[in-house]
Amino acid sequence: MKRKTGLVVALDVINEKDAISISEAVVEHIDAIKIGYPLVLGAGIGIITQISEFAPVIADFKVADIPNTDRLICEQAFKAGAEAVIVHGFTGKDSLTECVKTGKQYGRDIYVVTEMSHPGALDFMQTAAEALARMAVESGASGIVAPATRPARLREIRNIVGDLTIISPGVGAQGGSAADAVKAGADYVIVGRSIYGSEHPEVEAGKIADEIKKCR
Ligand code: NUP
Repeated sequence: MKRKTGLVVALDVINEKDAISISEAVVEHIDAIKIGYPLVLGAGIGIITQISEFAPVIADFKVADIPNTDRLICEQAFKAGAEAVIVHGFTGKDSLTECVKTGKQYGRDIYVVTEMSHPGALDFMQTAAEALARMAVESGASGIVAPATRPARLREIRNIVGDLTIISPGVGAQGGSAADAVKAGADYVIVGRSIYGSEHPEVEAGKIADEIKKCR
């Protein structure tokens, strides 16, 4: 994934038609398209291949299982054409290492979730976030996922991960701002509902891309 705008659209729609028309509309403003369970369960794994025609696909499967199952999941995503897979780190070093190894075999990226962007992340995840970030670095992952909803935490996590890539969700619908996330250290912001739920996704994506540009 090459940074041109610093914007990743989260395509949490549930059918092929919407996924393709929104991808077409926003393509000039984005660097990647993040696809997760809603779309893959709604449209089938082939949607990864189809959407890859527009931009690199990040498969947000939040992989969280034993190493063997993790490897099987990552392989399916990479075989379908995903450029990157998002995985959890809380399952431990062996599971994460297996994901990273699989990523390297395919020449693709693994991003590790640290502290999630929603309020519930404070219940369990926040206390483990620094350790998860350190483990992401040690395991050789390409990057991490950190919250745009908490720029101060994002900055702390940036200090731990050095120059690893940070992709940051929580902008718009969850209350975070793209500018604050970028200033706190995000390389890319991830935006879903504010873009795909808008009457004019291309206008919304363009606005966020401009906001990011002004911070750099
Ligand atoms: O911590 C995270 N928060 C989060 O929102 C990790 C994620 N992967 N996401 C995903 O980012 C979430 O599943 C959704 O696809 C996207 C944010 O969408 P929205 O809140 O902008 O609609």
